[in-house]
Amino acid sequence: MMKKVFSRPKSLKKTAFHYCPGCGHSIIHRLIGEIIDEMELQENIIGVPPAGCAVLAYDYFDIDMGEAAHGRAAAVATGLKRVLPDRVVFTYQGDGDIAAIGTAETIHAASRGENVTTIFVNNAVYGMTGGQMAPTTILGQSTTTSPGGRNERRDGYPVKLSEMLAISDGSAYIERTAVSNPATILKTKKAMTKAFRYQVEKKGFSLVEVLSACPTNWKMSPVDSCKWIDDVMSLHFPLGVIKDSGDKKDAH
Ligand SMILES: Cc1ncc(C[n+]2csc(CCOP(=O)(O)OP(=O)(O)O)c2C)c(N)n1
Ligand code: SF4
Repeated sequence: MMKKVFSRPKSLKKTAFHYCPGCGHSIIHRLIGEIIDEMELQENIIGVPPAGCAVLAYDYFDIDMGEAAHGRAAAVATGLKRVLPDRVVFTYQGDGDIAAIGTAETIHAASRGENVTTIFVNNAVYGMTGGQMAPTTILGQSTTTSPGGRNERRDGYPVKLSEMLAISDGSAYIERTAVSNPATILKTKKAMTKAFRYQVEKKGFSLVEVLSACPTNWKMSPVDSCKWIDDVMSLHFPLGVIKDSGDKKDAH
C-alpha cells in the first residue's frame, strides 16, 4: 500500500494562494493549518487577519475569521476573546501592520496580558503597498522609500517589537523564528504550536515573530531571499526564545 506523505490540511480551503512565488506567507499559512488540524481546533478557533498581503487570509483558512482595520487586530482579538473566552483567538499581522500603525494596540494588549496569540510576519518591508521602508527595515536595506539603504541618521533604527513586548509583565511567551529553510520552518511550527497551547492553558499573551521572505519587493529570487534571511536579516533580528514564563498561571 502507498503511504500518504503529503496532504492539504483540512483547515485550509482548496483555494490557490495569491501570494508571489517564494513568499513566506504561504508557508506560514500552511503551518498554521497543520497546527489547527493537529490540535483539533478547527471548530473552536478565530483568526483576525491584517491589512497587508495577508488581508485575504479568510479566503484560505476554513475557520471562523474576523477582520480588522490596519493595525487594529490586537484590539479586535481582545474583544473576541473576552466575549468568547472558550475560543482560541489569534491575529496574523505583517510588520507594518503590527509595528507601525498597530504599535499602541499591540503593546497594550500584551501589557493587559490578553490571552490571545499573535503571529507576526516580519518581511522588513510594507509588502502589499509596494515595498516601502517599514519599522523593521534593517540598516542599509534598500526599499522604495530608502533607495540608498536605511540610514539611522535619516530614518532611525529598526523597531525590535518582540523584545519591547517581552519586557511587559503581561506577555507570557515571545519567540522569533524564520521560514527560510527546513530547520527554521520546523522550529516555527514548534513555536506556533507552543503559543497556541499557552493560550489554551490560559497563560496570557503569546507571540511568534516569523522572519519571512518578500522576494518581489526585496528584488531577489526566492532562493536568495531565504539565504538573505539566514545570512543577514537574522543577524539583526536574532532567532530564539525571547521570553518564556511557562509557569505563569491564569491570565484571566
Ligand atoms: C489606515 C490605513 N493606512 C494605510 C493603509 C495602506 N496599507 C495597506 S497594507 C499596508 C502595509 C502592509 O505591510 P505589512 O503590514 O508589512 O504587511 P505585508 O503586506 O508586508 O505582509 C498599508 C500601509 C491602510 N490599508 N489603512
Ligand atoms: S509582495 Fe511580498 S509579502 Fe506580498 S505576496 Fe508578494 S512576496 Fe509576499
